[in-house]
Amino acid sequence: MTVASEEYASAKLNLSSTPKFTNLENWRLKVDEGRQTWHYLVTEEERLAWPQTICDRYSLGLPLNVPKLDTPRTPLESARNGFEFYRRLQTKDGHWSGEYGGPMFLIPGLIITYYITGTPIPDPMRLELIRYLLNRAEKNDGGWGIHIEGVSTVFGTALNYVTLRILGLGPEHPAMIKARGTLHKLGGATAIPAWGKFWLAALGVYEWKGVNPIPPELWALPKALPLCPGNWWVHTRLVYLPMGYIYGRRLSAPLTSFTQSLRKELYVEPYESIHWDSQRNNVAKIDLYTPHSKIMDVLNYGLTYYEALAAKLPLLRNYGLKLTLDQIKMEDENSSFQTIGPVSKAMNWLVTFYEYGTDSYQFKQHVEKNADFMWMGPDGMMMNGTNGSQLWDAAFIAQACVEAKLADNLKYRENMIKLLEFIDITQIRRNPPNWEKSYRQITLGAWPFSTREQNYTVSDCTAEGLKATIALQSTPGLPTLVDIPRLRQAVDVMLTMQNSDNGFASYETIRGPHLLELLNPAEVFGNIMTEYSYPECTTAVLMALRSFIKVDPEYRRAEIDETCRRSLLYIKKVQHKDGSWYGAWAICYTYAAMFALQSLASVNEYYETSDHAKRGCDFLVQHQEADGGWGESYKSCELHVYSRNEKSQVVNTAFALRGLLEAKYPHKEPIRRGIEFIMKRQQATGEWLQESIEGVFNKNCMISYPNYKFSFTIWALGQYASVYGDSI
Ligand code: LAN
Repeated sequence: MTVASEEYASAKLNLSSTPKFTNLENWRLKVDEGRQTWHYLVTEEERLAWPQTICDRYSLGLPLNVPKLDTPRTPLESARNGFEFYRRLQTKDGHWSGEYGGPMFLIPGLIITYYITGTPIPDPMRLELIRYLLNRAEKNDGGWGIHIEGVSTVFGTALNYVTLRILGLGPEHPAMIKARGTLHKLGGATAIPAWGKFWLAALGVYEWKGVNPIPPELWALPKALPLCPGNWWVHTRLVYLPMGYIYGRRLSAPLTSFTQSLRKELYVEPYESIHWDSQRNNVAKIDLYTPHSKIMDVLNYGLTYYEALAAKLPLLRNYGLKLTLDQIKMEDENSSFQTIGPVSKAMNWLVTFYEYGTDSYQFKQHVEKNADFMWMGPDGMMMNGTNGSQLWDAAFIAQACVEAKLADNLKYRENMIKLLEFIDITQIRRNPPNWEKSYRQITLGAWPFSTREQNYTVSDCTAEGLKATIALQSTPGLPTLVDIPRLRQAVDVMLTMQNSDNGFASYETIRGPHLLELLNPAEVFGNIMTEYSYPECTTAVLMALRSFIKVDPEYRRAEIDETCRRSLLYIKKVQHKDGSWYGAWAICYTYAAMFALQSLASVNEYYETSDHAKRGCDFLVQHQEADGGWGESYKSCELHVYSRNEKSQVVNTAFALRGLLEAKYPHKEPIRRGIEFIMKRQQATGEWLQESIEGVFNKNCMISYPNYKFSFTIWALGQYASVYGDSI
């Protein structure tokens, strides 16, 4: 077993000036059944044998040399130009790749684990990570926020500071001096939120005494108790699972001169003088989104006594550790070491280091699959929020192409067949072997968010996958690859997922009471303890079931009708007084309205026939900007009030337009102006440029969906033409 060596960071450069970065011309993206990994080619020979694709160059922000197109005169011409550009970016396995960045707390977990496990970071990766983090530092204060558009926080600044130090920047590098200044102004790293405390303690630069208890014995609770982790939101339980293991054993990297130095750099007071017991609930104000409840504080207080006891009862602790280890093993195997997300990815990897060592199969698999999370962009290398958004983006562009009459265009036949093939191979064909024991939702027939290998059912990904399949397969000239029995399996999965509040949640049904939110320990996120129903997921399932009955009218028909009826009740129930719906997975009210209005339209509830639809449309129209577009800021998600962006955004505009068109909003002018706005923002090459960040999770962290600027614009243009004819 290698242990973090003295030299690792210190001899690794300790740069006081910025290093030379890589040559972007040398990077290549490899795709294989949805898996996407970046490779740096060193020799001329290799580069000649594996030339860059347009997709590679586009992702890297390199000049493309694509032709200028005739200025479109109609919406469908604009959609065609858009796709003419976009189709060049399709990968050879049929999907569209893209960066899935935004959160600024993912790279640190990964790099800290590289450090602790003594795993060498390939130089091109190391250099490009440095470049990315330097590019993402806040211009004025040199710190980092929780996401790329947020203000500097202790969480972002302390973790990314440590990361850059591990990657080789010395404490005297100007960027480090500046960031450290900001960190100290914010009070230093003592007040870092819980997940930051965890990573710093694992690295050996924070004391475990300063971390609130994460007892692995929680996993012994019977499922009948709400507090059993099996009832939490799947992402939260799968983060607290490996955390419990590491915490339960209080595993920290051995102290080196490097970590000793970090202990000096991160704090405003001498490390030895810090009173760690007082730090457990110390969180900087700027970081705090969900303060601990009183009950949480009492529970934590009680648990610290329990921890003292557990230290004396190795049998009990070992039992807890065994339970967590079993679960970690199942999660790793079920997801082929991709794991459900980037936070647990690094933590599970760390567990395999301590448990099995660096020569083990498990450890090596984790190292290999790390690559699936890394993305090279114009600003350097980042860690994606999942191992990609492959299926999700593919499903949207497929439906957009059908709507915009591109799918039946002979010119694009090849693109559409490849796209359908990708959707076909991405459907999950089995249940995880231990699905009940690992508290998993069934997966047979589901579509995941990213790849089949990742192997997680998501309600709306299954729904969009099914809708896209049916839409493509119903297009004249396109083959049928997914047969009826497989479509039925997707329906079977969705029918297991409706909640008692009639809505659909993300990965599973709601298993625990929402009161569990009182025990949200993470401080920086909202609504993470249980599943919740969402208008987006509910609509997606409803629409998928409705498109399914067109191809298979008899199958489980009574249940399908009942599920649809109840979904609609949910959509109406969660509409706010002002006519809006809150969107949880993209920004924000415009996104949710697009879905909710679609639900209503599916039962012929339109502007003129339904008060719900009318109020939904009025809300949207109220927020149209003078330039004809809509521009919603991520602040909507945090604050729960519609917040304007400085600039109108093509993506929000497309969301809003699609909602209005679904609802048959009777006044053409606002819609026409919105379409005109989208057309004006289109470049001569047919592309739309990247604007503000599009997505969100847990209310407080934003995440990029760069493909939306193609899929939703093309979709809105097509839909406009379907309703009003192809002229503007
Ligand atoms: C995602 C990405 C996709 C998203 C949609 C399909 C868009 C949504 O409709 C349902 C929820 C889902 C699947 C989703 C859940 C939370 C994710 C996985 C993410 C936003 C991507 C990253 C995020 C994950 C939780 C990030 C890691 C952070 C933690 C708090 C663990």
